Amino acid sequence: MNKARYLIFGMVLALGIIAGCAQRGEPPAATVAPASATTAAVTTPAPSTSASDLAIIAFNKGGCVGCHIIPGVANAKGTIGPDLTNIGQFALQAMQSSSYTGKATTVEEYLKEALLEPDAYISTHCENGPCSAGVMTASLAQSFTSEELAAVIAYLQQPPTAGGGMPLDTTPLAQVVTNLSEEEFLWAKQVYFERCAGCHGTLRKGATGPALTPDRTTAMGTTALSTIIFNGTPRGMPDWGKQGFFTPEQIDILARFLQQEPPAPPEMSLEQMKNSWRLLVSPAERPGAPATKRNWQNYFVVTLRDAGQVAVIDGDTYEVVSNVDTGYAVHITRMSATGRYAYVIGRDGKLALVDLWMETPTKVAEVQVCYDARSVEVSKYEGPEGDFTDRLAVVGCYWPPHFVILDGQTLEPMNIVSTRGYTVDTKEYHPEPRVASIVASHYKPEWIINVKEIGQIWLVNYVDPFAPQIKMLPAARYLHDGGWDASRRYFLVAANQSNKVAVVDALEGKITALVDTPKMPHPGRGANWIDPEFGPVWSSAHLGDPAIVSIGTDPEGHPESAWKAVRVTPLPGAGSLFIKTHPNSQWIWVDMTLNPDPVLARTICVIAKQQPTEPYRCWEASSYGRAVHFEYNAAGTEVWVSIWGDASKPGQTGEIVVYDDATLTEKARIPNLITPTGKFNVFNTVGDIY
Ligand code: DHE
Repeated sequence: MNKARYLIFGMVLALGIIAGCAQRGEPPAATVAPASATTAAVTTPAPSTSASDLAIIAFNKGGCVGCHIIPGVANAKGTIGPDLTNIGQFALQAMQSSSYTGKATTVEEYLKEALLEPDAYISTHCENGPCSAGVMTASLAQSFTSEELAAVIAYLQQPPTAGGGMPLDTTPLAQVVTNLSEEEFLWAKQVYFERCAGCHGTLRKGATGPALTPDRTTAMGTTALSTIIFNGTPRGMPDWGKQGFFTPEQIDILARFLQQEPPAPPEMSLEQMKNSWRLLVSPAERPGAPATKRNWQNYFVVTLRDAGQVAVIDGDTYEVVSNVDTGYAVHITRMSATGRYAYVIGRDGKLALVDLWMETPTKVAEVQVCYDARSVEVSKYEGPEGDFTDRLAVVGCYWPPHFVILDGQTLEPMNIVSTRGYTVDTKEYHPEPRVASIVASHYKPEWIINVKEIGQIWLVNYVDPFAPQIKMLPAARYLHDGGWDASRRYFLVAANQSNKVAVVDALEGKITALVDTPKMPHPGRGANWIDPEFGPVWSSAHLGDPAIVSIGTDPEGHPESAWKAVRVTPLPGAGSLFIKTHPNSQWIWVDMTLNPDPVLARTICVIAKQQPTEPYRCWEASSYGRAVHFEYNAAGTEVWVSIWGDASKPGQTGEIVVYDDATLTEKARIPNLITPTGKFNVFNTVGDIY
């Protein structure tokens, strides 16, 4: 299994993205000025520049300000790498430590080594403990002149103190060069929308990733921004440059684009939505009973992200029954209450309705209800207030910030509700509160709709979809994903940048608790199981912390544990996206998909429910790509794991690995799928079994 490796300087700033990678957004053909041309002013200091000024110029030029706090450098506020205030002391400690593998014997030599060979020794002093290997740029040797290198080393050995030392810098030296040709601007705008807006917001006000408004980005400057975009961050931002998605020239365009005011994106009316609506097979033309002999309730609808498709795979035979064209960079699927229909949402706001009763599952309707979306849910209630099974659907949009209620049988858009409003804590107007997860209550004709940026959880009664009643519960900012507890009464949702999980009592219609968790909880829908010490718990993975955390969910039987983070189970690395279990299983499965170490990114772990203090076993699920997301078959005897490959590499585009849950042995591989990510078993999705 993999080793924890640690890095000393991480010269990239915490943008903290999770966005995956899509294939659209061709680069502009025009020749583009390389990064050095746009930063000429900071790379050629005047001859009279003092040694400390030269060091400050070099810190900006090298992008160091993006990742580190550096005393005396006003814009060096990064927290990805260690704070360099006491770097001399750390250097001494490091050289004395038995784990030191570098060659330096003095602080000066150590600093030089750390700058020129960043992975020679990996520091344990990053914000959350050990740093990650491979994050700090190794190109400083080429970027710095020998004078700059000497100035930086001298500066770090003797940083300014409050009472004296070198003069404090008050003027950020990062240069603002934001001129872009029209072609560059249009390209950057499209690329930002497709790859960055998901985490940073269309208006760049920040959410899962930090804000990228010009007040912040111009202080960082083109070089620091470019470095981050190239290298990624340990908090989940992809290394777009290293992965080869963007050339340095394209990254330079993006870095300059980010220093401009964000362009205002368009709104969308109900009429526009209706114009996009296509009823391909009317309800009357569809089968009245399952037309397939297959066990359709054990179908898995699998996202083929970069193909803009879902594959419907027979969970009994592992055959791909159908590939259905859906929206762009398709995100998730939810089933209707009977399981007959699959609702598939693309990032472009296109919703596809797939009839699983047809002999070959087929798209029977489609509509576009926004330009950017992540969530979809259905009406599940059947009771005294009516039978809403298979009647309504709701799409949660990122842009425009609204949700849309649709006819569940035809996808005809019925109503739009804006989510713009005031933040839960500071009560400031937010122009872009995006809709994150949505779940359907089993107790009431209600959806629980999580409004990310304002931190409110809306209970939306859909009995009258044209005049829905909405109760707005205050929770915490940046609500993201979540799931039910085992009783389906309590819904637990991650407020990821607040490091909290909010608990909603769907029966009483109130917030039960806001539970503190480690950095950036990311549960998917979470995992429900019985802890031997604390009773029923719901567990979440974490993007920013190498651990899963379990929260007590049984206020009646285990009141002392209820709504507290009662157990932390360490993992070999951070960057987890998903966790899963099944009531019949003895295991909890967890991935580390966004870990910067490629080996950890394809490693999965199981934790034994009876011995949950540490993982029972971890192993590499493939020799390439990233392992992501788990789903059980209907019987709860198999676990399916996606290998998220590269659509442009034949043989490594991706596959699904099927494990026997009892023995943890591999049963099968479903090969040659294009970037499979989420998988949704019909039976388990209908029943919210996880
Ligand atoms: Fe997701 C769930 C948002 C990136 C795969 N993702 C969710 C949900 C939200 C969300 C709000 C909850 C939906 C619900 O339950 O109603 N996801 C976002 C983003 O904003 C983000 C961070 C960045 C982006 O630009 O989209 C993002 N998501 C990703 C990915 O990169 C993943 C790994 C692959 C992909 O689709 O590109 C990915 N997200 C998933 C999956 C789920 C999900 C598989 C559903 C998990 C489940 O078991 O229910």
